[in-house]
Amino acid sequence: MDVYRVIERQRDTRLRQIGEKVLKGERLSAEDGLYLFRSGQLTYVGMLAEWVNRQRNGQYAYFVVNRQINPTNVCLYQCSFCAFGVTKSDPRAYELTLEEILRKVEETYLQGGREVHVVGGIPPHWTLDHYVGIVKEIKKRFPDMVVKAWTAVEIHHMAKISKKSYEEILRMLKDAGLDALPGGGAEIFSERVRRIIAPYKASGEEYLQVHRVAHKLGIPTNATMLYGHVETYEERVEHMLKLRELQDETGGFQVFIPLAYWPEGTRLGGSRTSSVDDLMTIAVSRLFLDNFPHIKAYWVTLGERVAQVALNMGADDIDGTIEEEKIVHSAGTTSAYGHSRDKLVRLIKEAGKVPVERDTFYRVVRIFS
Ligand code: V47
Ligand code: SF4
Repeated sequence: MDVYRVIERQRDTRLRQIGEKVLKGERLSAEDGLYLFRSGQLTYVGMLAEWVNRQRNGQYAYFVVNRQINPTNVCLYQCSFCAFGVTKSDPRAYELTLEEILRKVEETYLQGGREVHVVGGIPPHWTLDHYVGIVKEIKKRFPDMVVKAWTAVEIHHMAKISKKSYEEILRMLKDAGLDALPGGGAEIFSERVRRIIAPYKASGEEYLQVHRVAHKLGIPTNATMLYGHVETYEERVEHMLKLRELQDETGGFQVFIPLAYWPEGTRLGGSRTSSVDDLMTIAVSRLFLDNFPHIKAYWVTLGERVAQVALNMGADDIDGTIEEEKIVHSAGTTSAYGHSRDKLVRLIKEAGKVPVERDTFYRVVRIFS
């Protein structure tokens, strides 16, 4: 049955109207977004999202050969949902040396990887030079490696400790070789939620301002949303609305990445998200964020199988080979630590899509047709 007939036969008037809006390319309101979340009609919402995705990306689904490097897990901020960040005296605390970081970059480089995603805890003893130095050294040794490093939370922290503006910090990092910012640290922008889960780090407005300045300087960025803890559907929609407004203003976001919360070993506790919620969140984000080019089904938080289904419900990207994911594994995810290029190609093919190896900026490296 085609999408037009499914919409025509939808008995819920409001869902039918939303479907008609989608077909006409009209923007969904916050109320529409909320209605979709509450509708409980995953197959309908997923079908609409996949229709939008296919208009944009056809049969293609993207991945990148990359590596995540977390230089340290020592963190000042102690967010209650995070099992990765620990205090300096914790027996699990570690800090990689520059040589260790460069060895990891080299391993990835030799395998043909051209992106490193560098983020970590925020140690009390690091100065601005630590952050800038890591970027500079990676770029000096591997000039054609794309350095996607430091979340808005880390940039905000650098500004705070050095008494410099976001613009000054981002210019310094760009001069050192920074190519893009990852999307971490967004969590949920609502002040109510942040007071509970992340009271000490950059606020939602500060996160958005860092990305605004990055875009102004020509640094592309990604955006995330950590869902499935204490937030309401209204707060998810409000989060996406703020991202959509900033994207209207700057156009600098490349991809939206919903991150499913994993509770193990966290102070916040709670339970895992359901697969239905995961898929609904992917689908609603594809429909609502009409100005975001890509939606990522991050296999680390979704698990490989749900990520495959998500590629048929609005997502067009599954992130990368990663090699050694630590943050979500600290909180109990059961996915692999990393995947080979061949495995990602297979996962995407099994999902019925054509795998496309991309670079950080979504330029095509190779199509596996
Ligand atoms: O900001 C922390 C999240 C993020 C947990 O930009 C948790 O391409 C689930 O942002 N359960 C870091 N999630 C990861 C991230 C990311 C990952 C992949 C690609 C990109 C990109 C960005 O991980 C943190 C936080 O939101 N996180 N603890 C947890 N218990
Ligand atoms: Fe630190 Fe980031 Fe974990 Fe918060 S989420 S405790 S800032 S590592």
